[in-house]
Amino acid sequence: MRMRSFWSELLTAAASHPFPLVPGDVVSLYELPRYDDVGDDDDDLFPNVPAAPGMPCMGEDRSIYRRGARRWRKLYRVNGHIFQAKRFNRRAFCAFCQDRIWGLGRQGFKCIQCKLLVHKKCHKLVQKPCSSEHVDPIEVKDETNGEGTLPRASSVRSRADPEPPLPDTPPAPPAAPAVRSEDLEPGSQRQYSLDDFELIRVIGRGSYAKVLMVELRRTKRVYAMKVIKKALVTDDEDIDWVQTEKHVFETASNHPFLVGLHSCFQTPSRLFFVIEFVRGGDLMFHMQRQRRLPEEHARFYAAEISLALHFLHSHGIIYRDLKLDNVLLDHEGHIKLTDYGMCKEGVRPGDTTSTFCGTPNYIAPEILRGEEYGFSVDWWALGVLTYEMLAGRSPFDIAQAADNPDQNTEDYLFQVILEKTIRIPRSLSVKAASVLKGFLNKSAAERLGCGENAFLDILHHPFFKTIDWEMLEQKQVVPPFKPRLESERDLANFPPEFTDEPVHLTPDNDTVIADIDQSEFEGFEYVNPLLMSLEDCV
Ligand code: C58
Repeated sequence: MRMRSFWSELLTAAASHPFPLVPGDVVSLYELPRYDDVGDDDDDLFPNVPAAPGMPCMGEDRSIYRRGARRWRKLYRVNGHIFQAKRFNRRAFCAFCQDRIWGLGRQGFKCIQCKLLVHKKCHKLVQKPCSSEHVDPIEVKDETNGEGTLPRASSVRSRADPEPPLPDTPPAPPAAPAVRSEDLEPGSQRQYSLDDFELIRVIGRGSYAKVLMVELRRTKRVYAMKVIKKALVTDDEDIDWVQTEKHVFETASNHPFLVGLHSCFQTPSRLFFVIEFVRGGDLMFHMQRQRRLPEEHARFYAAEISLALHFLHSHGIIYRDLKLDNVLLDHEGHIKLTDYGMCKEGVRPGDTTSTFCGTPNYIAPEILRGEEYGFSVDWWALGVLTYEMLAGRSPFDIAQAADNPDQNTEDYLFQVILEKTIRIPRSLSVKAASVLKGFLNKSAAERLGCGENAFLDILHHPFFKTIDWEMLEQKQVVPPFKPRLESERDLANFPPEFTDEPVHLTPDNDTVIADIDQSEFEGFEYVNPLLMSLEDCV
């Protein structure tokens, strides 16, 4: 288990920056992983064969395959301060112009070290140097999202002690009702709670969430349940992320290759997404057994994934976290993408964004270069994933570097992604090599799927010549592999990493809950009317 301090690394790096950082300079860096990050290095080439299919190879550490995605954020360095964009929904005053910081969006900047608050528009003008430049930012990073240590700013959020409304502040937008009745069918306006579910076991874990296999007691149906601690998402940026995830779920419920949402509910400490359960495990697990896939199989998965990505893109959503772990197989062997926690929504053709996020091995060069990017990053990730299926290893494999600690870092991996010419195994067909080169073009503009003809170029690529896209979208093409499932609960296809994990959720901690602004989560409850009526049929 590794917990590297990217904060301390950044600060050292920033301090020794060859060019002095000037006001307004942007420094991109990691946000600390919220949960322990698994894995040590990206070496996934094993020279020997396993004792039996499915067994690890000698020296193989399974945990290295599953690395969580992270969100990165921009920091702005001015006069020793390291500012981060924030949204304030409470009284906060600008240390520069003394006016109240108020408005929609991330209108304020807060120094992550000394907690100074300023308007975004004033941050470049701040004369006052940072008062605590040498404080270890890891210490301050995890503090509550209060409005800092300025005398006039209130910093404690408490439900029991609501602040009186300010006379001269613009009215806050009306709070969403706790139950969105427009989302419910008449007669099905029932909310779920934790008591309705039996927690069976832990099946996954990411930087922000834990995923459980659960059973709805009333119907005995099995679901996946994504659990997020509210304390981890009270960061302003992250609130938007929870809403985005829910919207994407609502959109995704209409597509055969995307997991759909059953319901959402909350407790004082946590948010719960109840997701339709996909039983055949993920492509990572499947790949670990197969080593590499025949082209015919890889073609089928890549094609179904392409349709799922295109559907998201046509709804203005960048997926941003395509990887083997997020490609699930259903009982017939069709794919379904899961985890919309990294999605960006509201993107129109030609629009771009710049948040640094994703899983290291799959991050597109344009993100690493700090450029604005669009849907292109998903086609890059599909290139990496297709390469992994066909070659049985990552295109950025740094196996030979495993012993050299300098070449074992994420920075080194990023350098490889940016600079190294990707070698395509000679054993692959000309068409396969061509589709990989197409997706793995380091220039987003020239990448397959990103040109003027966009998706048409993928549909018509020689590698996909044998695919009947319409039949495929209707699930009329028989998958190349059917997961072996003995029973509804068969655990044979599930990754073994989590077997020993206790399924229970730790009891709520009152001091943690006191710091959560529950109003941020109003209206989170949701019941999918379609799934509800299905359930009523049982
Ligand atoms: C699978 N990689 S959302 C386990 N992890 C997850 N499975 C599912 N959804 C999610 N049916 C995850 C993770 C998410 C965010 C944090 C990281 C993990 C899921 C959704 C629907 C099944 C799983 C491997 C796996 C697949 C199937 C069964 C068991 C394990």
